[in-house]
Amino acid sequence: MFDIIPDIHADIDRLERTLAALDAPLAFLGDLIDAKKGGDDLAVLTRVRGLVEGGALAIMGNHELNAALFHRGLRDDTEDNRKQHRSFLRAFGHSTPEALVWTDWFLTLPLWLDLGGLRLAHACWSEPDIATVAARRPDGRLHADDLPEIGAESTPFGRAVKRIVSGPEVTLPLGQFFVDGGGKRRTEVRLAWWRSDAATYRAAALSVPDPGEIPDMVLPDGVRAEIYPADAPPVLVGHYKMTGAPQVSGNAASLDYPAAPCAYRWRGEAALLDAGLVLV
Ligand SMILES: [Mn+2]
Repeated sequence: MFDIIPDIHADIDRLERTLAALDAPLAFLGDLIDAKKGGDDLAVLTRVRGLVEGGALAIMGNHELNAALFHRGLRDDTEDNRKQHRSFLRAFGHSTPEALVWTDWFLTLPLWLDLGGLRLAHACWSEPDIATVAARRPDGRLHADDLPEIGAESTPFGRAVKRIVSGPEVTLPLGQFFVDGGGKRRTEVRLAWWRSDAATYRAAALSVPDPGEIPDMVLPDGVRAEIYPADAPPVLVGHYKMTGAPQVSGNAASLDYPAAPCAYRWRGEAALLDAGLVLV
């Protein structure tokens, strides 16, 4: 029995409303920090850390990982990266002792959790990626000396960590591309890894304005291995900024609905049920 809370992004009001609707034990799916607008990173982190010290569970999101890299000089200090991280920077500054205290705490959060019948990751539960990371870090917790290769994406370990927190992408077959929502040509496409029946690039492609641009070709085995099997235990993620009415039925779903905040009350069921959703 767990109540699962997706991406809070420094929204203390939403966190308090969510907590008021739920019961312990709690588990957070990461992306606690970095509001798009406003935000109170200190209040959210203080509250969640207190809950974790009291027994709540929390995993790491891409925003926590990026913060751990950024404040150690392992992520480019660009305008875009600062913008994504603005509310945290406003609260704690750049590479200050306070920023480093919090990003050290982020490193205590595992990349995945298996609750025995329910699995949690921030963006993707991928058996090959988890196996790669677990070979070095069996409990899914990164060490500070893992960070340089993650920032550089220079090793299979570093790339596996990135896929778990940010989701997999696949390079389209040679010569193929699509035009994204911003009008930019792209040769890499995000993978809807939870579509267990997706056999082709087109069926597995995510965030593509015109799916007809994606080739209807069979996915190679290495990519197919990232697709979540239909008979695997249920898994919940956040991360994907879903739109519309929250829906989870099946065995893999995102709870991240920024415009329709929700949580999930898991009571041991072997398949996710829309009836388990709590709208906040
Ligand atoms: Mn995320």
